[in-house]
Amino acid sequence: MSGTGEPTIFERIAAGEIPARMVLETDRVIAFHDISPQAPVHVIVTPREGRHRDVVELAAADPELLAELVATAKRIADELTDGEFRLIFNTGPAAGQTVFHVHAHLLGGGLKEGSLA
Ligand code: D5M
Repeated sequence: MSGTGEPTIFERIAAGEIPARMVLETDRVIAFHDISPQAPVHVIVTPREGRHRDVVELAAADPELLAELVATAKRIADELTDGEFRLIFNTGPAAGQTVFHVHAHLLGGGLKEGSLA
């Protein structure tokens, strides 16, 4: 667990404090369009709660929630892409992580030049 500090922007989105273009919500997972899309489909998939900093922490602490997050990404990909997609977990600042609440980038439909991957 990482979190004793201020809520991250994704936790604030989950709490309804900041608007986002929601794609799907379940009891434990939310998904919304990335504010700065790097591909025709670019959706952030993240736990609604829990202060897990990155995917390594989440896998150790709550593997079922990680599995639910992946299953949610697949459901969205089935709707919004041709069924083939990238699922990227930036892990650590040097790897490009800027929001320290675990999240997957679901990317589909072709990547823009100079994008995340
Ligand atoms: O990914 C953080 C991602 O979060 C980055 O692609 C921008 C996106 N982002 C930041 N703020 C918002 C809001 N308010 N709505 C939607 N998307 C947002 P990382 O892997 O941590 O670099």
